[in-house]
Amino acid sequence: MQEKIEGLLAAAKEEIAALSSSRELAECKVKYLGKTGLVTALLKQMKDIPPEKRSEFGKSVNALKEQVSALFEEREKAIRKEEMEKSFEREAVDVTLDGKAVKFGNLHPLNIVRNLIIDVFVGMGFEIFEGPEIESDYYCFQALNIPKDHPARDMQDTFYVSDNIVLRTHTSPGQVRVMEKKKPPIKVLSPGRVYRADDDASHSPMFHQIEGLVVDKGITLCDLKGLLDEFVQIIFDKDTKTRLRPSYFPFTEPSVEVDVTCSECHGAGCRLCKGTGWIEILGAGVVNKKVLENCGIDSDVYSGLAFGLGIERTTMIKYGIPDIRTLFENNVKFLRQFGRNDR
Ligand code: FA5
Repeated sequence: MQEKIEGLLAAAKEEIAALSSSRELAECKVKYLGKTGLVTALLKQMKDIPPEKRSEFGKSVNALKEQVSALFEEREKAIRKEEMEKSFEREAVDVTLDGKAVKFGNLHPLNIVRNLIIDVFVGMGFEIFEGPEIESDYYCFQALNIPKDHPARDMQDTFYVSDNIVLRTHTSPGQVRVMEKKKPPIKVLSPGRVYRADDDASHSPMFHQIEGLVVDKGITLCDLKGLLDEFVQIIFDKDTKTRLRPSYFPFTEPSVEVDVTCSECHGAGCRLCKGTGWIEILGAGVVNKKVLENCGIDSDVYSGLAFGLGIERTTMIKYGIPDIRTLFENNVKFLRQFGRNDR
């Protein structure tokens, strides 16, 4: 039996010395010291040993177990050290190498322009209000003085969800929602997505508007003109001029459409402005007394101005983009032009 123990120790010594990885070591440890390992198997033979030799046998096997465990421990330390050195070599960083430039994303041009517009108006004291995109017929049309079957409904090709629910065609329902909750003085800006069955180079079925509403005593069309002049000079440039053209919206009286001088040709006429020198950016007017009354505001005491600005149109003018669809194609080369140049 002593021979067997010595043979096992010699075999373990040889095998452990040849181990070269933590995985091999773990497997070998199980082979010798595991529950069904070679050393453990020896201990299990105790019952076959004559009683007078059991104590000596037990001591020898325990000594063997300790020696084998010590061999494993020693080899484990050496292997761990070797493996760590190898990993340091493998993962070494050459700090003198040039770094790889990280590509940053940037805001979409529509978000850049929306944020800019919001900043300008918030600077003038406007608060932000956001209304729902799925709107009732009442808020989208009726409260704005557009009853059912009114011909003005044809001005905006509407997506109907059901008879009385629509995808809002403009941000003007926000006017009603604000005036129902808040009493004058009111100075609110309402940005959001709107939807119309429209699709060509300057019209998109989903686009963004920003509604502006001011209600107070003595508000006139002159306030609107002053407000918009200041706004376009900040958004475009100092020389940009506005032009008010008579128009019709059932919810404003009088109503105007507002053009700005073309940013490409500065009024001379070019492809972007279709040779006119002017580009329309928004609809506006003095809030119709009927709308004020619908919202419970005394129209003999208060008056208001409102405007609805197209964010896509403003972005196209600001950056000279001839086709609205470019804004929704998400071509990364196009979008990168709006990031910072040093990235
Ligand atoms: C309106 O939507 C009115 N609610 C604006 C208004 C508000 C008038 C408050 C009076 C008082 P209009 O349909 O003209 O008006 O649209 C306003 C702006 O949205 C347009 O000047 C244009 O810039 C933009 N726009 C309209 N249709 C589209 C479209 N399909 N795609 C992209 N932009 C559009």
